[in-house]
Amino acid sequence: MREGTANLIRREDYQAPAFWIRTIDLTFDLDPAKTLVTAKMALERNRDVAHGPLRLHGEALNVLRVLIDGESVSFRQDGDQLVIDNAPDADFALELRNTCAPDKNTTLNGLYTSGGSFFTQCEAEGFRRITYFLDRPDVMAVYTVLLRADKAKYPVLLSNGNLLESGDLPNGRHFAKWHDPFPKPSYLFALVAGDLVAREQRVRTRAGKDHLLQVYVRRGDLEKTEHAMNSLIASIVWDEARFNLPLDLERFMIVGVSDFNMGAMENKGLNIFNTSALLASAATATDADFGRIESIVAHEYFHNWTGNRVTCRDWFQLSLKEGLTVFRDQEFSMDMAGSASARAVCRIQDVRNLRAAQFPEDSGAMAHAVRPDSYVEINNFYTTTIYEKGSEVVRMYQTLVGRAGFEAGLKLYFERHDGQAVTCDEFAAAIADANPGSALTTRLGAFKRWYSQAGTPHVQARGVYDAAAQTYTLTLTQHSRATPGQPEKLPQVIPVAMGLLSAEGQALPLQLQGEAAAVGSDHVLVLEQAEQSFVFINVSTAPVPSLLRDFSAPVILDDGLSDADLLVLLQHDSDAFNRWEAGQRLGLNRILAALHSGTALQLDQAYLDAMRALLRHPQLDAAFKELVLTLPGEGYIAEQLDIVDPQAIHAVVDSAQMQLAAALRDDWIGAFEANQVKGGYSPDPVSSGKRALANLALSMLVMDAPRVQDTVWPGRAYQRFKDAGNMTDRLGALTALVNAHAELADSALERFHELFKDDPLVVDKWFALQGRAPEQDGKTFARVKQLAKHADFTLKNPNRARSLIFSLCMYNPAAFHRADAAGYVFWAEQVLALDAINPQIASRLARVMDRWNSLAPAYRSAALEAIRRVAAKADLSNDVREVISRALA
Ligand code: 0A1
Ligand code: ZN
Repeated sequence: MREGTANLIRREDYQAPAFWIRTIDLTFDLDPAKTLVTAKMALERNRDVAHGPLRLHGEALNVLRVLIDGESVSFRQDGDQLVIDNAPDADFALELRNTCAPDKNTTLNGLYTSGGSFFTQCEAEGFRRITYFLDRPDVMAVYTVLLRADKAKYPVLLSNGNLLESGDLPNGRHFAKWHDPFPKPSYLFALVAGDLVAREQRVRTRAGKDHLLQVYVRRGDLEKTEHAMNSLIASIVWDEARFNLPLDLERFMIVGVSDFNMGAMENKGLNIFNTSALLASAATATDADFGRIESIVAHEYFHNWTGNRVTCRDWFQLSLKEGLTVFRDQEFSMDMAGSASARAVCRIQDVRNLRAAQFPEDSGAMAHAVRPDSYVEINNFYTTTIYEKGSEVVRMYQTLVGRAGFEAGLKLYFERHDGQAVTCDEFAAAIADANPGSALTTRLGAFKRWYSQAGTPHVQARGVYDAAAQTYTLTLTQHSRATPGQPEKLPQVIPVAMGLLSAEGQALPLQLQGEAAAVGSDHVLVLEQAEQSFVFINVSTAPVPSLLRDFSAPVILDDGLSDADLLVLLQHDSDAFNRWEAGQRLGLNRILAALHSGTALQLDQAYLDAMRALLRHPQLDAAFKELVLTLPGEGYIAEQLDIVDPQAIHAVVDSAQMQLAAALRDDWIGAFEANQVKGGYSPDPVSSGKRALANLALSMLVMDAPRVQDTVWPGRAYQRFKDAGNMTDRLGALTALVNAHAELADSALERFHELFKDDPLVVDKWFALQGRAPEQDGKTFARVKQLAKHADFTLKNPNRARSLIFSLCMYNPAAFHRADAAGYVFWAEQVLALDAINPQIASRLARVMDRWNSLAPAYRSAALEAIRRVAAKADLSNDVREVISRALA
């Protein structure tokens, strides 16, 4: 679909389909150049909809024949639709035959080849690139799939459901026939054919049923699948224990593929994974990779209920399955982490990601609601708002009705809607109906503004203590800024979890005016008006408020706390999230003050002492220390400013880091030594926390080395890089050298490439590290341009494109936003080059310019010029066109 056919699709225009497709029998004669697809379907008119033609979606297909009840029928093409004007009123059989060209399909949507095997990707609208169909999620059919292919080249033939039969055919070909008993929307269809091997495991669930679990990968990758298999088993156990949701399939398969647009896909019984979200070994994957794999395996598995058993009526409801499933995978990761402190670390990481990615989205050109009102290209709406903000919305349901109430609500949701395609309203109603009289149910209408209003609410909190009356009055106000298409906003329902501390850090009992007794020291206030005051009584001393504990709502909080207050929270808050937050705020305040005044940053003794005390703290976990001692990211800092100068931000953060490195030098040495992990590799929270802190310490020490003319620590980093027993330590040491521009960095980089040149996922790390290296005199940028010509580089593989190009443009603001605009010129070239190959990936890269409007004037006009250059291309994809038009709107 190219310009001219670009249509705005509106939520309010939803209409039920004119026909239902109840069953589909598909036959594939697989051939990379030309695959023949035969589809036999049972259709039924939807009697609730006015009489009309049958319109089937199809893209990049070559139609050979169309039969109705065995008779050839006339049809016409209308854009990307095949139209049959005189379809029968009675139920009928439709038979279609078409071809497609998997080898030429570089979009990675529909049927394509990767590394000599066949794969499919059908969400959101890829099935229409396989055959003509009512390719929309509310049309659910039972699939039977016959695959035929060359046996030597494609010994493994997989599709959804259960294997009915398989066997040999003439001419060295073979077949396999699969049947999925669950009716499903076309976006959950999948097939895989190739030379793959599987790790297998049989499990018996609590319900006493036996299941076969399989993880398929290319030969040679099998030993890297153990972690994924363990994660799958843990996910199955967890979903049964926490939500009573069992595995409903005899066979559950996961397949890895190197060319994939996203992380993974929840096709019924046949999940397809980007190898980056699947393969791990101590030698090749970092602790972060292990964690990401665990959460993505869980995410896709959890979709089997939240997404597959109950699916979305239309794509505007995407967050119905994605927000809920992210919430479930976040809860799972927290439960897996175990200790309260490890749980808090998970929560902090999730919030950090939300702030780094979703908050900017919510204040930029592509800001949209969790349930958007319109789109041009649905692929542009697989966003952090739909996923991560959607998950925060689900979390607020849980906060308002409690854990047990939420579980009851989910139970009711499945009782009501199993096997259906529904909307976010049905979800909201189920949670509310299961919790009559709850804080959610009594204000459900207002709560649902979280689905319709884009933008991050700003909450201001101010407290007044009356010593004579022993009262503390907390006044909360909320305000949301205008976002594109939404000039006015109404107040939202914001759960504010909170506590009060004495100046000595003691938790104070909370008793709201009008209440008979104290409610403990932890309470959830519900802010629902533009301004509300809450009066606490019997408050014996001037309190320090700890607000928005555990980040109880996705808002921007201004609590007006002084340094002294923040220090109390950093040292004593019982809520680990707010402890971390206080540390971040102390750093952020100093960085912002320097940026606002335009003066050099000078970190004061009070701040440095607080950070030192934290680093030395005998009880706190290493993982938590690492999070507190890592300064806020440059993107998050930019979010706090009306006019963004990426170079200025980088300079201040760099200086803050140097000062932290210098002032705490001895403590960094201590932290490095104290956090060495002995024994074999395990990615558990304690060991990975220690490695994270040791790596941060090493980075600080290498960074600080030139100041004291030290050659020992760069030498130790190099040694560690060479001898490391796992990728976390090896990459940590390499990163320390590269980020400090140490002399040994280049030889380490060369050595790293030599060691891992045959492992694509590690080569991606090698590119990414260089793309993200802090800028110094334009060297990083020059290197990226050079690396774009490297023999190992290609835009065709999304992981590789992301590793180099996205690393620079998205994650390295100071290298990207250059005074000479060369970064923007490079960006425009790459967007255009990618768009010709894979519009979905191109449009992700295009989004780098979402926030061009808040750049300082020197960058702003150059950025605009580059955006206009992209816009001027006549045959842009709908994907990129939509993003660019919104940026220019
Ligand atoms: N539903 C998947 C994400 C996904 C979406 C689109 C894709 O291709 C266009 C692939 C995967 C998930 O949430 O994991
Ligand atoms: Zn998902």
